Amino acid sequence: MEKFEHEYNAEQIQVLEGLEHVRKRPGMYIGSVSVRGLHHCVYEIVDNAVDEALAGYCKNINVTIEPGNIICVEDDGRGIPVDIHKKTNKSAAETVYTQLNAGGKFGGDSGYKVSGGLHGVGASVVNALSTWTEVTIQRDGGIFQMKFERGKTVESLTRIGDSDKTGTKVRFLADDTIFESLEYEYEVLEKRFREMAFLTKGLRITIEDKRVDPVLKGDFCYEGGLKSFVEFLNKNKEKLHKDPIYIEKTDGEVPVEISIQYTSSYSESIYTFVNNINTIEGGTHLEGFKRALTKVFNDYARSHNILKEKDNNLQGEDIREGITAVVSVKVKEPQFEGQTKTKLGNSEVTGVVQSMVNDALATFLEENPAVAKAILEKCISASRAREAARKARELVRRKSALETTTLPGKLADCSSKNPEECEVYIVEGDSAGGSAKQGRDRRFQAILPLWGKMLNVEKARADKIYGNDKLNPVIVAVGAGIGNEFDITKIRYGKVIIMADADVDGAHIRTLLLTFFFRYMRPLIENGNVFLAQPPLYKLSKKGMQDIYCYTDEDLDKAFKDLEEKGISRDQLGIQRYKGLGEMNPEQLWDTTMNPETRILVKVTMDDAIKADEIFTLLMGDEVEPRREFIELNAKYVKNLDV
Ligand code: TTJ
Repeated sequence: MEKFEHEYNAEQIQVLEGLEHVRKRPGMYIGSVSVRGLHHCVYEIVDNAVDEALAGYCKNINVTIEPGNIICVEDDGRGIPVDIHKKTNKSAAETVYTQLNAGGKFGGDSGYKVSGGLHGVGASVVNALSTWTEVTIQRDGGIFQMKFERGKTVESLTRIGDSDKTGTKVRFLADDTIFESLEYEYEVLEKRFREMAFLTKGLRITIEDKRVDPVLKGDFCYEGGLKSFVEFLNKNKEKLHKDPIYIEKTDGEVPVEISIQYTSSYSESIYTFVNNINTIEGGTHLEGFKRALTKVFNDYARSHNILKEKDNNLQGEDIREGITAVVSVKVKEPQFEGQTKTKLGNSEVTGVVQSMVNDALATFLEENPAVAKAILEKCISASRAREAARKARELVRRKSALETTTLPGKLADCSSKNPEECEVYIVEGDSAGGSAKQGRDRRFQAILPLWGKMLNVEKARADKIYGNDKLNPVIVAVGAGIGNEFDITKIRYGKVIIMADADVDGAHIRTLLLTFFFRYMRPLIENGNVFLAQPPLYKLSKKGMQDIYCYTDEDLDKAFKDLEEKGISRDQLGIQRYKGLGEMNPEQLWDTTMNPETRILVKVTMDDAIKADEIFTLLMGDEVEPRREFIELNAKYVKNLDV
């Protein structure tokens, strides 16, 4: 059989080598092959359409998760150009979807390429990592289509019909030989597209999940842009002023959009974006914003005699208490720094944002004296609380210094002093605490029983935290301080494990502790040191059979099925539903929930500060109604809180 060797020119070889490298090292291009990497693929494709919207040509983007986890994205932009380039003898369309880093627009102004967080690896990477990709373009009166398999062109761009519309549609099936799973998470995608719609004023983004019946749908379009974003973030908070402050201006080539709204909360929520990338590590735009806030509020307080000559200046943290703000800038050549490359480094942006906020905020305060007064009253009381917290801290320090650093009486510490191997169980209730102390491995497991109701930190300021007899033992046991003073290098345990009952009281304690860690020891969560113990819900027993522990209702059903297959029916079994940890003896507690060989731990991750912030506000804030609704809707979620 005669074999035809296909002639590859240099450019085609380069494309093949590029795609091969992507398939060999996918993590280098999309961060990981976990569900996060899978979602990045969708963001990469959608970002091309958002670029078309930023250029002013696309008004609608529709994302569909089809049965079988096929993704379809459609926009009503101009359609990717289909004419053949002299240089590459290829259409722009084929180049965008096969050439590595061919992302962005062709020729002329590169515009502000948005990116799915890994800074525009481009659609060609998604193509390379997909079993198949199909691109359909409508423009110049026709419909054109091309198809690929694992990045290789299997059908070149062909005109397949006429059309008087314009736009681009991409369908792809991610490659299950690359990705751990193809199961898209609708809630995660929906949240990102809502955020994209907030960040791209007037753009309508819809998402549909057709894998389920009834279909899940999201439809986002915000003419208010970041003003709507801030209203959304504050929907369950008590606002200090009705309308968010809104700033939208372009200084030179840096478009800036900012919205600010103060609430009665004690926490500070400032989210920053560059070219729609969520810069969670902040950077120069955040620096400029903070400087302007501190200057404008201090100037206003002095010029209106709210601050007397002898008074110290308000500190930045006093002024930011209770703030919700979103800062979005667009930069042509963004320089990203930081551990996860999500910190903006462009130094010129500091001044741009600072001067813009100085002018707009000073004007707003002059024109809205009642709002200015309300915010400043809060700043003043925050500064007094900070002062009180400092004194409380000093007192605790002096006290513990006097009595040497005594660990909380209730803490049953472990013998090892190496934080890497040590873990502390924060256990709800004295009886469970007793069983845990007896059942543990005292070499590396410490036990800190908590008793009674914890302080709700969502409604308390730092000065109340230090003196609180429930939280203080946790602070001293962890050993790394709280708030701005928290030093992750000082933690005494590598794992802080919350062990509470699987009932509503346990969920409440869990959430109070997570709120505390989220507000006052956030690096502990970011660093992956916080875990939730998962005690069993059921024990199945039968004479002559080893006890079987089930951790979820699904586990229980599976255990029944397995036993039935062995001829053991349900009515032959003793079924115990655990109502609390206290019902287990030390050995059972060790076997089911503390033994590293057999236990189940859920790591609490900071995957999404916005979601965590929203949940803690909902669960711990003042607004009662939304909390009840949330808990009823998400009781399972709260049990397996994974933020
Ligand atoms: C993104 O989501 C919708 C379906 O197709 C994907 C896409 O690539 N869209 C897209 C690319 N819209 N417009 C372009 C584009 C337009 C021009 C004029 C030039 C280039 C290189 C891309």
